[in-house]
Amino acid sequence: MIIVGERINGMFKDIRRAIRKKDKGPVQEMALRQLEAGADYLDINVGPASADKAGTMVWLVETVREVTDAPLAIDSPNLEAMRAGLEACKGSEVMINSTTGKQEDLEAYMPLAQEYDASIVGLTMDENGIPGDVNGRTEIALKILASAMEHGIPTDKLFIDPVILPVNADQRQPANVMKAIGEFKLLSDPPPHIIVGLSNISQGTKQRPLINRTYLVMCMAHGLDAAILDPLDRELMDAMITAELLLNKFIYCDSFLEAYRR
Ligand code: THG
Repeated sequence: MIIVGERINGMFKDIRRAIRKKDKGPVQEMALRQLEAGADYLDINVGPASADKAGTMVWLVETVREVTDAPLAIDSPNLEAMRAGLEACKGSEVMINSTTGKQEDLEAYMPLAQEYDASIVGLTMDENGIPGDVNGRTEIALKILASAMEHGIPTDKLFIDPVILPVNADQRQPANVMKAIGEFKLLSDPPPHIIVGLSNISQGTKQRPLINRTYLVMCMAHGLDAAILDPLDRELMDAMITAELLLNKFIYCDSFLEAYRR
């Protein structure tokens, strides 16, 4: 599994406060703790409140890069913030999070991926929103895949995201998303990566960690191979590692959790 650490996001109180005070410590500590816990990428998201999105993005990226050159995922729906974040990342591996399947977004973000040699996440949503059914999501996934190919983005740099909604909003969606993951795997050979923003599933519920880890394992069984999640949740990471074992991704030994972490 490719793990993208979700915690450097202005949606969280500690990071929001650090952004407001331009206090580097909490951001840098959160970067290092997530990497130590097993993150492959660090998601960087200025959050909803910030007025100067591009400036805040650059500050976050530069702050993180003072302590690590780990791959970053620039997470913003704002094109200027995306461009500024990518520019600040120059020299490191980087992921664009994200484009939608909307034609004008594809035409803006795919060339950026090519220009910065970046991986790119494509959300299966467009001007009509997120399709409620499996076929609608798969059609948009195919459009994103075709656009990536046209722009010379190799399949192993493309991450399709079926877009998870909270389970308490529409209870049919978790099963639809899993079926969509299975369909995305059939779109090309080799298939694109498939990623989700896991914590969306439990927003507003009372059993967040339990719902997160149960759903992660179910999605992995359908072919999920990347996730934006909180790597500091130890039970979540244990469930992820155990699912990899049960999917025959590595050989069993009695101390498989420790062995995987090493
Ligand atoms: N797909 C892609 N990128 C994404 C998402 C996605 N990026 C953002 C998001 N979804 C994934 N990251 C988060 C980060 C935090 C939360 C959910 C998803 C979250 N935050 C608490 C809340 O809203 O209750 C914040 C409160 C707190 O604890 O301080 O749940 O789907 N490609």
